[in-house]
Amino acid sequence: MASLVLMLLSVITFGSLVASQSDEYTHSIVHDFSTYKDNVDKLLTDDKAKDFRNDWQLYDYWQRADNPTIRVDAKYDHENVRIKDGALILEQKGWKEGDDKVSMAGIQSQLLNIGYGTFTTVFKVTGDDGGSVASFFWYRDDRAEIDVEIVTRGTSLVNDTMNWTTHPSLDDLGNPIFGATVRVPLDPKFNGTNIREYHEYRFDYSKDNVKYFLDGTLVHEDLRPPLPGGNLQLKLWADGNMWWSGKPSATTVTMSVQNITAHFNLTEEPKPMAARSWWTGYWCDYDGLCA
Ligand SMILES: *[C@@H]1O[C@H](CO)[C@@H](O)[C@H](O)[C@H]1NC(C)=O
Ligand SMILES: *[C@@H]1O[C@H](CO)[C@@H](O)[C@H](O)[C@H]1NC(C)=O
Ligand SMILES: *[C@@H]1O[C@H](CO)[C@@H](O)[C@H](O)[C@H]1NC(C)=O
Ligand SMILES: *[C@@H]1O[C@H](CO)[C@@H](O)[C@H](O)[C@H]1NC(C)=O
Ligand SMILES: CC(=O)N[C@H]1CO[C@H](CO)[C@@H](O)[C@@H]1O
Repeated sequence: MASLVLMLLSVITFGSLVASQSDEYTHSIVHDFSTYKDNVDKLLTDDKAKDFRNDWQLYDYWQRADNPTIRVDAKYDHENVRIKDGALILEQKGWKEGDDKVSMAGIQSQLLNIGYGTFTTVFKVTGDDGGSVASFFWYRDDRAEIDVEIVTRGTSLVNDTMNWTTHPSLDDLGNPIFGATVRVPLDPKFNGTNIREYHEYRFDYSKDNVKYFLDGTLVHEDLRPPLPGGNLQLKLWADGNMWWSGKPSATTVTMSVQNITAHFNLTEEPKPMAARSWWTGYWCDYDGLCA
């Protein structure tokens, strides 16, 4: 679904100097699920979901625990994704000790070379009793990511928070990079966001920065934009890891997505580069060639 979109961005700088910047993006992925009249249970095969499949693939793979003392086996299942009552539904099934896996859901853009742009989604998270991570993100590789992640209440060290993160978020020694993450508690005591209601999550990605917005309000800005050329994903997942989801929810968690609106340019790089050493100022590709 490609269209030429003219984005007019008003940039207000300090000193109330008002500048106007006009950006043009060549590609779009736009789905307003509230306009889907029909429920679609079989997104993979149903004709009514052709437009959807044109833009998205459904995850269906095992994510085996590399370290069973820390993590649980997990599986993305395409059957956990459907369209129902005007929303795209992603489900993480209820889990208990002894289960062979936690069953979860994810979609990924067909396009793998998404570059600068503006990326918006509106969703809510319901039904959790324990750990789950509802996420909307752009992914190039583990060191080049733009993440919006909600960790539900549970046993995770970062439970009940909203994380806005640009990767790399850790340096070579594993220490957090200052300013890579903004983490906000969801608890109403701390003026947290009610994830049971629909909210708009957005990030704007340019050659100069990444800006993150909650319901149109700037919540985080990172001046280290990753190298462009990645895909867009929405995922609802758990891994049992106390540093991440914590113990998976005992009940079925639902991420209901009302719409996804992305306008962006594509990159034409002949081959992906790793972001390995980018904070030193060098980009290196997978053959170790650095620019
Ligand atoms: C996107 O591509 C269009 C057409 O090539 C170009 O005019 C525009 O400057 C690009 N925008 C960004 C942010 O790179
Ligand atoms: C879960 O989050 C709360 C609120 O931030 C925190 O007090 C608690 O310690 C966290 N739980 C764990 C197991 O870290
Ligand atoms: C709570 O959040 C609202 C909206 O973001 C903000 O206007 C208000 O000042 C905040 N209140 C407190 C006590 O932080
Ligand atoms: C998402 O859907 C809601 C309700 O239909 C609408 O108000 C909102 O403008 C939409 N947002 C985007 C980014 O499309
Ligand atoms: C689930 C989770 O922990 N998400 C992010 C929270 O913030 C850290 C950085 O401090 C990120 O690395 C995680 O991806």
